[in-house]
Amino acid sequence: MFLIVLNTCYALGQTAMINTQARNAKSLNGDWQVIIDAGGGGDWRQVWQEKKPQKKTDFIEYSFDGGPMLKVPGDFNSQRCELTYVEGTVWHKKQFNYTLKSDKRLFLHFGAVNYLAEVYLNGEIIGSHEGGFTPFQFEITNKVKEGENTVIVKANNNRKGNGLPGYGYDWFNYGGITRDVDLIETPNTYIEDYFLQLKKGSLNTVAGWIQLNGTKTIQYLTIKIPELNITYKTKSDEAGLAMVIFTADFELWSPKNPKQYKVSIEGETDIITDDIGFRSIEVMGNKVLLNGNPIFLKAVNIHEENPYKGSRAYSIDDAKILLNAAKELGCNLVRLAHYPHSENMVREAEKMGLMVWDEIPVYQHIQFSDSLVPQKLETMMREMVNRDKNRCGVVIWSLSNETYPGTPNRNKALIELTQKCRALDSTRLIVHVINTQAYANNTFKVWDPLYNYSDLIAVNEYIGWYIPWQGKPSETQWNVEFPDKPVFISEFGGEALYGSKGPTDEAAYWTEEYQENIYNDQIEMFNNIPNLCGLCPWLLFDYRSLGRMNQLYQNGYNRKGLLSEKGEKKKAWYIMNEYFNEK
Ligand code: GCB
Repeated sequence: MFLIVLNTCYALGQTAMINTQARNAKSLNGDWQVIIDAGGGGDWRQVWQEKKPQKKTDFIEYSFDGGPMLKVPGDFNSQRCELTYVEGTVWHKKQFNYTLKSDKRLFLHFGAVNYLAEVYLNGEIIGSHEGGFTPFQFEITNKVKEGENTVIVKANNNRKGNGLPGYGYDWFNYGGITRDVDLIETPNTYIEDYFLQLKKGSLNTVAGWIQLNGTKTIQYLTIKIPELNITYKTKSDEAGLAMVIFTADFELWSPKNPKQYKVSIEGETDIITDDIGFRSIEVMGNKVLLNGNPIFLKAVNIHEENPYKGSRAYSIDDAKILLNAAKELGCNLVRLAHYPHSENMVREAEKMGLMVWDEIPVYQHIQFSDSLVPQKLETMMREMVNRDKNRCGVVIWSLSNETYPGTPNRNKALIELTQKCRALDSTRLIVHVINTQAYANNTFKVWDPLYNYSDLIAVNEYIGWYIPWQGKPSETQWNVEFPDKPVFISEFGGEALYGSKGPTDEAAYWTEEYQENIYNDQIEMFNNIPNLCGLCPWLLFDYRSLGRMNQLYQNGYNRKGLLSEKGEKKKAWYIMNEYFNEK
């Protein structure tokens, strides 16, 4: 169990157990009562105490009763118009009945709360969590009451200078309880965690472990994969850890054959099942190999937004909207920018044969020299890896996007983070996305010390949009500091408003033709990029971003989508689709 100690006296959060979908859970999703705390007075009034008048002269200046309800999961901004632009606190309250048997344990599990969560049970704080996109839980075995209980969550989405992300970012800051809330009941000693994936470079050997949590730490455990006739036995030690190693003749997972196996892990006190696929991913020289064969990564960037609703995406249906659109474009990989998306997104992608790029919100202006930031980086990385490490669809851990080599402590913090991530999981690629670059004499130069620690040279470049062309695209030369590594264009593109009319050779009119030209020019240039292993346009759908203030063309939307927020295909969509289909 990984414990996080925050810099407050009470707060002790736990990294969540994995595979909650397969557990014995009671959902707390649905209508929650809320207090919109625009003035920030809820803390000193201690609204979690829900005081009631005791005598005739008493009055209490807050109550959940009489106020609005919000749906959980759901961002608060899109649910009520007075919350549209709120970055602040909304208190959420839910009551539930419970009877816990004496031999069971109970956990209150959150899929995600953006950004800070403080959680109270029956008037007492049980913990807090920082980070808007990863799960967390609190054990309430000794706190839950027989009968009625009340959970109150302070969800606060204020930006923080030393937060991840920091103050500035180009997406909508949806606040609230944005993913599922569950009460999860387990046996006294339960299977808390496991890692079952192919050993790096192997096509037939699973090397992993199982971790128990509870008092009966020494147990016999069996892994069963009926379809392969596998019954593998192991034993846990005093710390509840059992090592796993076995071989099998797997049908390997790939975009063309997204094969998953029903796997069960059976201990003496607990059983859990999962759908797991097996594949290998590695970089060999300047190539990316999937299952030992070179693969070109046909990717697209996606924000976690339901384009049609203008709200934070979280459900399986939301995931299908985004992922089906990526499939239709011709992709084999989705870059889930710029933070861990919901587990639904990752699981659906894997089922559909889409490789996944998982990323933490280490975005542009991070205060790496703040004393709290290194710990936050590590916690967020661990929470992402912890949740998704058995998803074979996930092939890349992305640990940063567009950070700057000159920022104090940036290199040290991100190098250490990379080492810690590799120690946790050596089977996947680890990437830093960088835009340290120069463009002169039609030569594009790319360098950064962090590329030493990145398996791909992942480059964001906006030639043709933020940077005008300096010569013929087909004659643009690339000078990459690390000539032996694969190069991945992790972002490129430009803006267009669907249907916009105007001079097609001027950027200021947001025409589809201008965007289309950028794509045509980029595709000509791609022929000159040495070791090109894949491409990832920015991005699939137009999405909400408050910094986009051109009211004629943007209206609060980043318009670099290949699809509008209504799903209309822009001209550039057809260019990219044809390119991917031919690759
Ligand atoms: C970038 C960022 C991405 C932005 C994009 C843009 O380089 O990585 O998050 O939204 O540019 O549209 O400017």
